[in-house]
Amino acid sequence: IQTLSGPVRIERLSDSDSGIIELKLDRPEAKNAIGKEMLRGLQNAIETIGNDSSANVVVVSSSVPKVFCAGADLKERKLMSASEVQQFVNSLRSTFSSLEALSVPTVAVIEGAALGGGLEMALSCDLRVCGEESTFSLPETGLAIIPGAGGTQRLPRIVGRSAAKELIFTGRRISGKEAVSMGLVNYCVPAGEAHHKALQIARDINQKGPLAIRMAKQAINKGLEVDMPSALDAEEESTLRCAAKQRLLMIETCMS
Ligand code: CO8
Repeated sequence: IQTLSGPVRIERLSDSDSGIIELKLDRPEAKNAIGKEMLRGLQNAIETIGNDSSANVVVVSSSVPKVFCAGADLKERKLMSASEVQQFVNSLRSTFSSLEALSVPTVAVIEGAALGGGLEMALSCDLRVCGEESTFSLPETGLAIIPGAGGTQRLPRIVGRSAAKELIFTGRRISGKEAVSMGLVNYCVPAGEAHHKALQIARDINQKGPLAIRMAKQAINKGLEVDMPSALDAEEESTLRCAAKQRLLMIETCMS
């Protein structure tokens, strides 16, 4: 796998963990704030992972201590015209949609602040693990805008509409413990242990049938967007693809 450098890096683990890809945010001087360069890095990394058929699971984390991501780069924002800001937010939205659409599971590791666009990135992952000292907020309404990179849609789908509305209307910062209690994160572990926990989950997923994991993700995601009969059709389609693979494996075993 190509290892990208700059504010976004991707690395493949070795040996029995070789199906695990790490996507790391690394822009310490701005607390991983997403400016144009960071956005390009994210797009390249997601595209590279999407083209890597041997990737089974992705761990999205920060190399910068005590922060996951401080959201959009507010200093760059000051230099942008209104239409450039709109364009930037649109690109951010489609980048997070590409992250969500990866065929393999993604696990976000949050140690510290996940704010605005940073939280929206974590919401685009399938699972979230945080350290106890983490803080989460969508402060956009305080900037007279809305969480426009998927936040108004993904947060209510994850925590329910009432909790999401309160967090979005007020921009209140919540702790890791509150985040786990409302289902925003899957696990809240002692500070500094979130990456270790996420790797345990990634290893567990990496041991499973790769096609089955992909098909399970596809069935869940497709099914949640449509009515129940169509959702069950989506499940059938994914089941059939797994069964076809099983048959192929059995034929190969018999012939060898
Ligand atoms: N953008 C640019 N620079 C930032 C950002 C940011 N979002 N966050 C922090 N930085 C910079 C600081 O300015 C500072 O730079 P310098 O050293 O040059 O003064 C450096 O990072 C370190 O910051 P702090 O000293 O504040 O570090 P702390 O560890 O004390 O605090 C926090 C870290 C908690 C992350 C704090 O910096 C913070 O609260 N940052 C602001 C978070 C925020 O409000 N983000 C915006 C969310 S809204 C959003 O993401 C959607 C906006 C969409 C429109 C934008 C289109 C471009």
